[in-house]
Amino acid sequence: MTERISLTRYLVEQQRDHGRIPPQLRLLLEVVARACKRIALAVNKGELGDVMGTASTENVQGEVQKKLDIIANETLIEANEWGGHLAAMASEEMEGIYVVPNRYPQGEYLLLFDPLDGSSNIDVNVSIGTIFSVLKKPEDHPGVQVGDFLQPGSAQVAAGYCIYGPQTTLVLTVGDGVAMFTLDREQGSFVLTRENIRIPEDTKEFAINMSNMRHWDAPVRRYIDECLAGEEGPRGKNFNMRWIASMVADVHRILMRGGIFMYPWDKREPNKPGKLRLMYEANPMGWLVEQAGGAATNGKERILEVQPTQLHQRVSVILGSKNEVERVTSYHGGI
Ligand code: AHM
Ligand code: MG
Repeated sequence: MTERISLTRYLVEQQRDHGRIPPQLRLLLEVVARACKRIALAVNKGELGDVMGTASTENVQGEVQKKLDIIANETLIEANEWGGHLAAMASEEMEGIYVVPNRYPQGEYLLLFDPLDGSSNIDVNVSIGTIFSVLKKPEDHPGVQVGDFLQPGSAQVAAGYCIYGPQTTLVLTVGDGVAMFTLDREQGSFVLTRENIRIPEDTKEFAINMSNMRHWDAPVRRYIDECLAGEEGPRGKNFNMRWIASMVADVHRILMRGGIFMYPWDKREPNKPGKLRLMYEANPMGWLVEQAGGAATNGKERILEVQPTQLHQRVSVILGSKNEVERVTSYHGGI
């Protein structure tokens, strides 16, 4: 029988044998994984628990919150606030930052998350997930403030997501490639199921919400038109399309078999740079994709190099198989 390596053992070995992660970061990742297991349980209950449907509240983006959005947010906060590894947290579901209460010790890390991404899929039993990003708190001042979070994605020290699908799967990077852990429901532990995940450089599969086509900018239109032209077109090959409307599920497919994912700026909201959020959606996903040999840009520059100015900042996202991302980026005149 092949040896089973749990997430706990993987993290201990990353710390002890490879010196890649300090003890506080190891603890943080363990705690995030534990919170994801709890969220998975709530998601799995579905209509059998009081978890479905909308709450009567809106989040900072003016979106109606689903009950599970709130449950997932609270689960992540409660799991993480007392361990002494964090200074503060930020979430898609909270307007300001959540500073660790002073009854608990203050740690040196900052955790950002989208507690339940793909909210429109919650009530229809389609894959959703938790996305997270970890930063180090700047050491030049005591206390913690919003500005401490405004670091580019290249400063992340860990990032990942947990997808609640047919399997519950945690995908993680600490800057040394991408590893995947599948939840063994009988044992209640995440087990290493893939290491050194690589995204093929070429692909014949794209993911974009085609219903927004009339709002797109010329470079995106050109790229998709060329894909749709198939074998007779300039690309000389047929393309397939997938759109799950859960970024976690679309990115997971790309990590498993390649593809390109786009949620570009469009004319519906000309003053917003895109729909997806930079700090807790695009940055962690962008880093995972880069760590797997893919690329992630906003059409002009690497997503990881965008300097954030706001916690809930949005960004145009093009990520996945390297050669395709480079092609779309070049159509935008970027990099
Ligand atoms: P959410 O964080 O409110 O769930 O929104 C983000 C999601 C992404 O997971 C997904 O890629 C996108 O929104 C889908 O948007 P659309 O419904 O416009 O296709
Ligand atoms: Mg989201």
